[in-house]
This record gives sequence, C-alpha cells and structure tokens, in this order.
Amino acid sequence: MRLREGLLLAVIAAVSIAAPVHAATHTINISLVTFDPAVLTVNVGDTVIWRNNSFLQHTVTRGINCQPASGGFDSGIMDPDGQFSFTFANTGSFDYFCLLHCIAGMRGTVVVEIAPVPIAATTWGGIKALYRTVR
Ligand SMILES: [Cu+2]
Repeated sequence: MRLREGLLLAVIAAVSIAAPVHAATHTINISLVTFDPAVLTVNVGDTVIWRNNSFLQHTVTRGINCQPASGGFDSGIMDPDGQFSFTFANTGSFDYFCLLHCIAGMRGTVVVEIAPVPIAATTWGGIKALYRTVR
C-alpha cells in the first residue's frame, strides 16, 4: 500500500513540473499607409514587432481617433526599414495609429487576451487524470 501511494505521488510530481513559458512574437507589416494586419490578437506576454516596409516614415502611436493616449507606447518617427516592438503585459484592446497618416486611415488595434491554459488527460493503468500544465 505504501509503495502504491508513493508511486502515485511520484506520478503527480512528474506532471506538476512547470512547462516552459512560450511568449510569442508577432509581426505587423507596414506597407504604404496600412498596418497589416490592422487587427491582431495576441496573448498576454507576447511581443509585437512593427516593420516599416514602405518608403515612407511612420509612427506607431497608442491612441484613438488620431489622438495620442497618455502613457501609451509610441515608436517616434520610424524611417523606412525601421522597426518598433512592444511587449503587452496586460489584457485589453489597444488602438494605435500613425501620427503622420492617421487622417488617411492608418490605424490598427492589438487585442490582448489571456493565454488559454492547456488541459491534458493521461491514463495510468486504471487511473485517469486531467491536469493542466503550469505556465
Ligand atoms: Cu504613416
């Protein structure tokens, strides 16, 4: 009986080992006067990189209706081939625009969600267990 309990504890310990956190990196391409994709959904902790693939200067400025938000991210002027990155630590919907071309409709949104918790199922002999991997 003690041996079986010990074995069960060992199995529980094995599945409790933390899985590595995999924060993803996403790219938004800037071409002419558009952000592509204009709406991007990511998970908390992910990083977004905006790459200026146009021949124009642009900015990535947090705000809505062409009005910068206080305390938001701002790339400043990005020259052609420049890039800007930002890591999203909180959930929410983050509107942004280009200061130079907002009137022309150069706007985008990053939607940040909580990463789904993976659920796994395993069977050992007659024991079936559901567990979540620790992130
Ligand atoms: Cu622009």
